[in-house]
Amino acid sequence: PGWHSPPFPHPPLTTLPAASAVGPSLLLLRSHHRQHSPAPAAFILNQFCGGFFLNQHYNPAFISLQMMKHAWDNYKRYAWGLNELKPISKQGHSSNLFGNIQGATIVDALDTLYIMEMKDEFKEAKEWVERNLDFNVNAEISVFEVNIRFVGGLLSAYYLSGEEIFRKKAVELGEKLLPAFNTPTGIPWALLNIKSGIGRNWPWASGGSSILAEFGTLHLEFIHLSHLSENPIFAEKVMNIRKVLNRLDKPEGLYPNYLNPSSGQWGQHHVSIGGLGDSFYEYLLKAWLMSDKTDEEGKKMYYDAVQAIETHLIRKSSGGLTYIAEWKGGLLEHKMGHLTCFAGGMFALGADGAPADKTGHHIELGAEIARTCHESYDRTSMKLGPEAFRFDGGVEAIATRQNEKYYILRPEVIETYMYMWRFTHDPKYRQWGWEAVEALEQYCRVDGGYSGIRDVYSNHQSHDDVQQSFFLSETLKYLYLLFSEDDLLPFEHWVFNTEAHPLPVLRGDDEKKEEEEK
Ligand code: DMJ
Repeated sequence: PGWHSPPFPHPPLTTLPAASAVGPSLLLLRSHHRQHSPAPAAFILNQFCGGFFLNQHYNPAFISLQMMKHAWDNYKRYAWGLNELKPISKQGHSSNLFGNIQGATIVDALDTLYIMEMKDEFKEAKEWVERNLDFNVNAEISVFEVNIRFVGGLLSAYYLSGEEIFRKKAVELGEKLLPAFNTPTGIPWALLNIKSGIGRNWPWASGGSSILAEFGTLHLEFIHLSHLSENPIFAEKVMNIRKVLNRLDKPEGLYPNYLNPSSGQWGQHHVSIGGLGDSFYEYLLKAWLMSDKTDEEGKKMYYDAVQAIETHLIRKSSGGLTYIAEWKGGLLEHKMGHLTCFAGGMFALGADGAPADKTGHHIELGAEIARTCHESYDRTSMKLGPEAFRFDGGVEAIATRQNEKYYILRPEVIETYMYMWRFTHDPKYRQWGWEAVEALEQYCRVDGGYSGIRDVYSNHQSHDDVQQSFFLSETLKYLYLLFSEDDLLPFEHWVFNTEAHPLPVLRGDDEKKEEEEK
């Protein structure tokens, strides 16, 4: 991995003028090899939306000026400095995932504000971070959530803006997370008190196990922490996780969701590409991409895992919809979570690195998952997808249990549309994204921000009264990118962490020199 290459700022693409006047990565935000995407198919929203009359083709400005601004302004008005907003009761919402670390929405939204060129808002967010973001608190936090939202958000804000405060805070927080790795195997605890350094696991997790999607989703951020601090400790911690995993036998080549950090043995043999498993697979692929394709171990682990997933988990319904089931000790549960829908984008992103005869197949798999997830939206009254949908008992892509019918402003389906659009330019992905915009405006937008919905099949909306911080970091960012040109955050320079925070590809010294000479 590239943590040993020199820390930022490194020269940006030098053929561009005034490089010194901007932050370290600003010039990479837009690639200078502009690839103009074909004009989208005519699709006109002739509707008066929250004070914004829009009769243009898929305008990214609608996402920034109308949606992001509404989400941000209301957070600022009613919940400034707290973690999240309750948009109906117009007050702060605190989730125990962050203990009493504050400001999750601010840190999660920093890069989105920057990318959308919301300069005043970015400035006020930065000032809040400078004055108020404090990690010297007595708090038990989720290592995974704090890493993907806070460390990831700060790293991206640093790489985009070049402001030293973000680098400093990211490294400071990374250091606070290190005691989580003090277990017999080095597989980290799920929960950590960042004052005492005492860790533990979720009481419900299979006999004291750590969770695959949690300890497997630290890699990208920790490699960057080593890169920026010139301290190899962070990279060593996550490379050791790989070592432990590679020593273990995998049932049918699959990775169970639970691993005991003391014994180093798997817990329950439950496999999922949705909740509890999802971003582990995502980070194997992205670790390879972020290393400028030098991390061969990550690459092999990813493609081997996808092979096992295809053989044992991917199925086609009688109506022709491809889905990814869950695996419980060898038996399939024919259920797919909203979270699993991110995999369409992942398969497309990984297509290029697959063996030559498999590239088209991986793109096709991505397209099929995108179609299935779109169906899960289209088969509801509100045109927003449920938390989980099933392929059994005579239904396809429909939630059958009341407690799986909610939508909490999640991004995964839109994320997959964005990747599929970039790789295929099939206009249906922008159409589907715009359907989601219309549904969000109609059902989730309220006076005080955006709220989740309790039942997407109902004809009257019941709001859950939470504006999740990932709505600003992910859902709105992916929509904005879907309707923007491909040269905004080009994939050859950036990978997105699982909370949609862009991190630059780490080039080796030779590659950097070559790029400078160009
Ligand atoms: C986000 O925090 C991340 O995308 C994570 O990987 C999964 N859950 C939420 C969004 O649904």
